[in-house]
Amino acid sequence: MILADPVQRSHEAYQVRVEDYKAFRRDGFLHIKSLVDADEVAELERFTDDMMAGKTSMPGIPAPPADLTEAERRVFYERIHMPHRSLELAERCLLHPRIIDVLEALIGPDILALQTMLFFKQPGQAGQGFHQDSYYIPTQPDTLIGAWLAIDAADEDNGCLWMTPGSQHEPIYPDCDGVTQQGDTILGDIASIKAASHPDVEVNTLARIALEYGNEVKVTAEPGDVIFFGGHVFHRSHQNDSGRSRRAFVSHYCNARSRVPWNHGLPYDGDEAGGAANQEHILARGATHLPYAQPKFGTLCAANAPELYGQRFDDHRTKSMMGDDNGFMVLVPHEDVDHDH
Ligand SMILES: O=C(O)CCC(=O)C(=O)O
Repeated sequence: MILADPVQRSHEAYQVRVEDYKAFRRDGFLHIKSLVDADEVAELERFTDDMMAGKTSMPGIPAPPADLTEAERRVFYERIHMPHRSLELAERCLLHPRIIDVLEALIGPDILALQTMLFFKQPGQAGQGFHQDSYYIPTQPDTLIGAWLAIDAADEDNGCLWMTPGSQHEPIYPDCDGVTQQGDTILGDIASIKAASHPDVEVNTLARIALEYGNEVKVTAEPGDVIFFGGHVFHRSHQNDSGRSRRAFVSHYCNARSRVPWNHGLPYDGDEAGGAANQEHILARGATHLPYAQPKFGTLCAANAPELYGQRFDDHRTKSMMGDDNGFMVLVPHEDVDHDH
C-alpha cells in the first residue's frame, strides 16, 4: 500500500488507532487523553481566571461589575458562545492541529470549524440535561461532531459529561415547543420531544428515550483530554456540586462537504432564502467545493495555509482515511485502494 506523502507541519501529528475509530463508531464518542499540551491548557486556565477576576475581557462580553464580591465574580460567567470570533486564543483552540488530526480520521478528510463555547462551570453552576447537538446545529448531510477539551479535571462531583453509548444511531428528535426547526421529521412516526437540555428528567422528554438505554456512563477527564462525540449521541452533564471549578472549551465541526444552514442564530447572506452559511465557517483541514471563511486571527489551517493543511496541489486524487497494517488511520489515495473489495 502506498501512502500519501507526509506534509511538513510544525506540530506532532496525532494518529488515531483503528481501535479508537471503531470505539467512536460503536459508542458514539471517543475519549483521547492528553491530546492538548499542558502549557496550552494553562493559557485557557489563566485567561478564564483573569476574566473572572475582571482583569481581562473579551470584545462584546461585559466584565463583572466592580462592586461584586470575589465569590460573586466567580459565578458571573457561565458559558460564552463563539469566543473564536473575538479571541485569538479561542481561534487557536478551535483550529488546534492535534484536535483536527483526530477529526480528520473520524469524519474527514475535509473539516469545517463551526462553533466554540467556553464553559466556566464554577461551584454551584448548572449542568445541561439530555440533548443531541445536531438538534441545535444542523449540517446536511449530518456530519456534526463536538470536541470537548477539559481545562480542569472533570469528575462526577464537579459535573463531568455523561454519555449514552450506542445512542448515536438515534434520529434527531424534533421538538414540539418550537425551540429549533431541526429534527428528522422525514421519518413518518418520529415522536416530538420538549425541553431538550433541561436538567429535570421529568420536564425534558428526550430523557425518557435516553434513559431506556440504561447504560449511561460518566466520562471523567484530566486537563488536556479531549472527548469527541457525534451530533446524535444522547449526553448530559450535572450541576457542579463540588467546591472546584470545571471549565471546558467545546468546539463543533462537520465535514466541509456538508451544507450548514446555521450561523449561531446570526444573520448571514442567503439566510432568508433558506441558504447555507458555510461562508461563515472556517476550513480547518482538506478542501471543499463549498464556500468557507478565513480565520480572523490568522491561525494556520487549510483556509490560509493549503500547502500545509489542505489537499496537496500536485495530487488531485481523492483520498480517504483508512486503517493501515500497523493499526493507524492514514490518508490513502483512492487509486491505491483495492477496488475489488
Ligand atoms: O460541558 C458541559 O457541561 C455540557 C457540554 C455539552 O453537553 C455540549 O457541549 O454539548
